[in-house]
Amino acid sequence: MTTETKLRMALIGCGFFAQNHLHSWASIPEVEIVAVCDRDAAKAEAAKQSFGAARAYTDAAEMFAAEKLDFVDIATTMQTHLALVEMAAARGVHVIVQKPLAPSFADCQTIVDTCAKAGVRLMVHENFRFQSPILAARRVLAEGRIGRPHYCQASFRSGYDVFSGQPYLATEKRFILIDLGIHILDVCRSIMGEAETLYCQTQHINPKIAGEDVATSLIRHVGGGVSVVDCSYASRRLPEPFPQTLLRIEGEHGTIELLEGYRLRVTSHGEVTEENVEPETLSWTQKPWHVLQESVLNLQRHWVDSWRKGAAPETSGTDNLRTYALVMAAYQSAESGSIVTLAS
Ligand code: NAD
Ligand code: 89Y
Repeated sequence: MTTETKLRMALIGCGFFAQNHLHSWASIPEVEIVAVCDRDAAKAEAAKQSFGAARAYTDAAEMFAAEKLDFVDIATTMQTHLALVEMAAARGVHVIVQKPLAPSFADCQTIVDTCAKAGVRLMVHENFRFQSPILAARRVLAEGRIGRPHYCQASFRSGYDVFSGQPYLATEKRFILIDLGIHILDVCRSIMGEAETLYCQTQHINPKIAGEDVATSLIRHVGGGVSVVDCSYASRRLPEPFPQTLLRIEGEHGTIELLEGYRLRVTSHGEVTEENVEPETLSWTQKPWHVLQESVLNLQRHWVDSWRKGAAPETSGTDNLRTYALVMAAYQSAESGSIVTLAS
């Protein structure tokens, strides 16, 4: 890619969360929104009008046949990902897919294999590790200020009503681990590395939804580190902290704490510093979602940067299989009451 040639992108699925993808692509100069597609014609048309796409489609196959694309950004829910990835790969079109990649590990593996066989790039839209407060904590860790980490707590506890914006979350038999826990487990992996064993307990507190809404996992990592990853949508507390992920990372020389209110406190060799790492709101972001919205932009920029460098994105399909395996291990552990050993 030269600076003059823009990457030709189409977005499939113009629903609730895709608005953040569209705003982000619109602010990345290296990318042109060529087409949008949603099986709901009104949503596709609205996205076309708002973001200046040349054409809107209701049928992805028709769009792939008609358009010359460099990549597609798939922002539909997981049941449709495999079929859409297969269409893209068959035409040599590179792919970004929203999390969770698919409803089963086997389908996730098929998505990864299909892209590899076709020689197309694949990135999973796993944006939480790209939140600027989490990037700030990861930077402190990479600088060696606390030394090698031996403990991490990654915590997301909220009572925010996510069901009004995403009604499908209320009817799924599996809820918090596959929807939200997947992000927090991924953040934990990005800090502590791969897992060896995992034990999880889930709870179903809200009687109005079908799935588990609290999940507490204990992980032993390769190299001996230990993590607690706790997620809840049944936590009633004011001020409501949604959608903040809190971190406590302990190492041989100190501790990194990402505290409520976006305060990053670092204890390093007996010295304490604290800074505010809350992202500014952009013209299209609103509190309290701003930290998630901005992470979409950070992730999409990462896609363009890694493409330019010819490097694999951090959250490649292969990388994401490991995060997905943690989610499946957590369900398996919660159902069996046993510790699950992860494949190395
Ligand atoms: P949504 O239902 O609001 O939007 C999905 C859209 O896709 C709908 O408009 C639907 O008509 C369209 N669609 C479905 N199948 C299609 C197909 N085959 N062809 C064309 N259009 C199709 O859902 P949402 O809440 O926006 O969630 C979408 C995805 O984003 C989910 O996987 C969800 O987990 C994920 N999500 C991620 C984050 C994050 O922070 N990464 C946050 C929220 C949602
Ligand atoms: O779908 C979820 C996600 O990925 O981030 C937060 C969310 O929107 C609700 O749990």
